[in-house]
Amino acid sequence: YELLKDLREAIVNDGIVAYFQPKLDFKTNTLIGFEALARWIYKDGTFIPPDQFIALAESSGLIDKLDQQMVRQSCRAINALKAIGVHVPISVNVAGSEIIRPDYFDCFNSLLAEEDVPYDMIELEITESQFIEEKSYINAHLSALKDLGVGINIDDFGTGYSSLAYLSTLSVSTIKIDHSFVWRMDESEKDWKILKMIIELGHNLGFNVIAEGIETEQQKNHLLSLGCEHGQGYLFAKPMSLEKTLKWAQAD
Ligand code: G
Ligand code: G
Ligand code: NA
Ligand code: MN
Repeated sequence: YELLKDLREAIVNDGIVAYFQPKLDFKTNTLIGFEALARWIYKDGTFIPPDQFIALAESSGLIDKLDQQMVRQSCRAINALKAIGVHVPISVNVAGSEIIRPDYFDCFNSLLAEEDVPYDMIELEITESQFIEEKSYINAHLSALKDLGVGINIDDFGTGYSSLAYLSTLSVSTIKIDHSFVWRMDESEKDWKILKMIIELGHNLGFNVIAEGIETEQQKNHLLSLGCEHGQGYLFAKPMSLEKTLKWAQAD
């Protein structure tokens, strides 16, 4: 209960900060975007990771406010990057429960207008499992956003049970392959084969395919050999504060 009270206060007082992790074309070593990830800076100065408060925010009805703030902070980051000559989109995680709210579209629209950010500079990430749960509603709302040019990423792909064939009926532009495949592919031939199939079919169906959690050169090279050239992970950079992100982008 104490934590919930603190969380509510943090959300109201901008205590939840967006960190940004670069996404790269690691074949050409060029920056292609960032993912925004929420970080709670607790009152004692320590960091609370999202797995310890996102679920609480969802169950207590605070998630929409939190995610709106992530969109707003991401818009500001987009414009700060633009000011130093870096023009790349930022993707924001959204809860499925939020996308299906009737006013989500209008809220999102006015936020982008207020912050003066075009639709094609912001992307949404939604996990595969949430897609499956509320399929038709989520898809209707996402397709309206996609029509405006908002990129839609399906997150943690491969951990749920949706097929790629079924995905092609949904309003998705990018598949993010879950890190568990990347981590296991060097030990498990089965995972290697699944990964190969996801990458090939994903590309054939016209999706952008991004791998998550790349930590080693070997993983990077294996992904390249499978035709996957886009990804993010500690090998390239950890999620960073806006200040660090700007320095990183400038040096890059
Ligand atoms: O950064 P980290 O590993 O701790 O993130 C873990 C997970 O928490 C992410 O994969 C994502 O699904 C979720 N998450 C992180 N930031 C946000 C956010 O701003 N909104 C929502 N809804 N989920 C987030
Ligand atoms: O959206 P998603 O649940 O996939 O969030 C990605 C999470 O994974 C974030 O919490 C982020 O901090 C974390 N992450 C990003 N890159 C790496 C990596 O290379 N290794 C590990 N262990 N975690 C990572
Ligand atoms: Na994500
Ligand atoms: Mn993910």
